[in-house]
Amino acid sequence: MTIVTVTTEPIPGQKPGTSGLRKKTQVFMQRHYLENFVQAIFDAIGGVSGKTLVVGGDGRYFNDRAVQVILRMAAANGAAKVLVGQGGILSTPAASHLIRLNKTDGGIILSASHNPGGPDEDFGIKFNMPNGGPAPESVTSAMYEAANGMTEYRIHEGHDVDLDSIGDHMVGDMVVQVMDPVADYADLMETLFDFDAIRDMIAGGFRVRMDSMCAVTGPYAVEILENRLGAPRGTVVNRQPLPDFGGMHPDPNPVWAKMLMDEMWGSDAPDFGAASDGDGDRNMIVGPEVYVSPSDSLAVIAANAHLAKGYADGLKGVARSMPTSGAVDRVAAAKGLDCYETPTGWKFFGNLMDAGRVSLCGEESFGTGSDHVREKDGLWAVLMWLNILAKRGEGVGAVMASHFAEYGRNYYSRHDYEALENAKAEALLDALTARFPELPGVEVEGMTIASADIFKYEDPVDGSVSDNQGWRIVFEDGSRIVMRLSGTGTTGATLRVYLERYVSGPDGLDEEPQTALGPIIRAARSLSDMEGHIGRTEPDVIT
Ligand code: VG1
Ligand code: CO
Repeated sequence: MTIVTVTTEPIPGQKPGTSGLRKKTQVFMQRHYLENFVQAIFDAIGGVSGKTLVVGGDGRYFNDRAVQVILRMAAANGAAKVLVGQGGILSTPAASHLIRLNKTDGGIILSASHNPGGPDEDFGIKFNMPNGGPAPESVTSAMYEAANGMTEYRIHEGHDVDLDSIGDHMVGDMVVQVMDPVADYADLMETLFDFDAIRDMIAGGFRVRMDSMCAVTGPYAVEILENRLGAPRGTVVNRQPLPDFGGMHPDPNPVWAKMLMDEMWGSDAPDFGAASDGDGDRNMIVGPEVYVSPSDSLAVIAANAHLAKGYADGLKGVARSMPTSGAVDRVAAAKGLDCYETPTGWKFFGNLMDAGRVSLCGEESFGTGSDHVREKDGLWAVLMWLNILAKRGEGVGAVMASHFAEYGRNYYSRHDYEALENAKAEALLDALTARFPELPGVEVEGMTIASADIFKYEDPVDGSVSDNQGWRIVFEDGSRIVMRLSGTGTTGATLRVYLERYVSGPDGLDEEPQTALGPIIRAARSLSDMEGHIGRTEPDVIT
């Protein structure tokens, strides 16, 4: 075989963020850009000689080309074998599962997840470890370092692999095993959930709508919901993965999954609605005229997971990212479960799951999952909800009402201010930091500030420390404001403002969240002098 060593030079900015390296597709398509970073991944993990990897992506524009490049580079770097989803497709949770199931040395996932796709939109790449989870900060820093010192990469010259034909192919001496991307994942779901109970509920007339947003979960949802659970054909909409997601923004929230929201608020609404994101790790759950906020979904799952056969013995413990609401903490306290608070990003849950400390994790950003894989998992959450509804014999609205009645309600919302000038967003946070020492005791909007700090996480398993993980202001009644800058965007800065207020009930459980959070929202704007720094106070996206 012909291996070529290509001379290159470091390309600035190849720094992985919250979840891998994300850039404009055009940036990734520049000469050497992808190759440099792939070689940096290989170098950062001690090379791939003799190793087996999983490779796949969410099918967005450039996915197919990138897979071919990675295969040729893996072969040239001495890898023994690569498992690839047919057509180069794998959802993020399915990739995580394949890494674990086949005990491989890790995997490369091509996706910019919830970011739009297409030649003028976003592309991304990340490495997952042999445990199936996203590389921790120590490894992503090593990648960045390797990228910054890059002088050459190795690539095999040859023809493309036919990724449409299932079976073994060769690239030089390396085996490429093209496999059905759906089967193993669907089998795993059958071991966790009571498919008979869900099938009976659906056969009894329970109507489900799944919006795959022209992204990767289409084939998975069709196989599981329609083929295995007997939901009528057409239950899954936007089911064909497209390179540009049909022009949609594949982010399952009330703003971007508007088509689903309209149907769920319509006169002939299904009993249950759900949507997932570009790479299939996010989920949104809705009932007829009921929106379940992700933080509440996590709490409901914690309270009811024992109804699913894979979790019948109860949970080991739970974890949530710091900005996620404390709703799950109340369930954990009631059930005597350990509850961990981690920085934003799924990579921080891996150690806790590997150490057997937690089996359920979640983020406010529509991410929920368990230790069945090491990624958040959109369809897993959908099936967990269907399992819970089937076993309880109740609808989404009834489940939410009884949950709030039992635990109280953590009103919650996230306001995103997008495409800000980096310097202005940073100046806002710097000015806020400077005010922190004087804030405790200060009264604003009729509430007294109890504490103000920047979240710092010390991993209880390996002791690693992650600093600057969110600016938080906590009031004496437990209400909170959290601010941080996004680590997944590709244009300017996105300021995320997380708002939370707890009401114990029985009164006041039924308010509209933006109204219930009114004082907190106003306090966030005034305390940070939002108008002064970024010249606006209205967010682009409210979830
Ligand atoms: C966002 C979310 C975070 C999530 C990350 C990856 O990160 O806030 O909770 O883990 O996206 O999700 P950030 O840094 O932009 O706030 V996915 O589905 O895009 O991999
Ligand atoms: Co995603």
